[in-house]
Amino acid sequence: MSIERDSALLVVDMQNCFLPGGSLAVAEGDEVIPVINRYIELFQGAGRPVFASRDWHPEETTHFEKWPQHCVQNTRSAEFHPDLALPPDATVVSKGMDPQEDAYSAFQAVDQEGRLLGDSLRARGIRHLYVSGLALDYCVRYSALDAARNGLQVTLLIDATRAVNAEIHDAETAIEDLVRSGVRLATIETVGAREASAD
Ligand code: VGL
Ligand code: ZN
Repeated sequence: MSIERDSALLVVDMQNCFLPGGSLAVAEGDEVIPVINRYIELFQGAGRPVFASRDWHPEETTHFEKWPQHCVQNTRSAEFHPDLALPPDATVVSKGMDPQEDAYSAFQAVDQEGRLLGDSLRARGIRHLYVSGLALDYCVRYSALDAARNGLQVTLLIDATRAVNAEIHDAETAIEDLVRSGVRLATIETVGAREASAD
């Protein structure tokens, strides 16, 4: 069995603001960069598309009443981490532009043409979404849940995500919630081994 022909990789919010040194840094968030790069290689090698979401806030938004200012449009903080090896043909989708909305889910994000992620995935015939990135207890959680609600088969790449953990059990709660919603868990060993043994 290999990475399915109808699958895609979603890389959630791997931006400077969420990485060590950023204004809303996820502890050890940088540890997932090389892991995500391996997933990107696997998916690209299998000819499967890569989607990358980004938090893309205006300077003023009600979202900053809950969080320190982060990922403001066209700032360094909002750029993808320079070590993230996104392929040139990755589809970038942006969310959080509405000054009154949090928009944690990548399914609220749109590409350059204004097309919602869910519509892009449908147009590409994607039925299985592999989810990676930051933060497990917010954007990754809501994105994976929305993917399942959209009728996609969803796999959370647990070695390619980290949590903010505002409360100590937030990562666990997120994983439990996702598993209850039918989301599967996988690591580079399981996904990569399946790919290596594919005929
Ligand atoms: C996120 C907090 C605030 C996320 C976005 O992408 O997980 N978290 N804005
Ligand atoms: Zn945000």
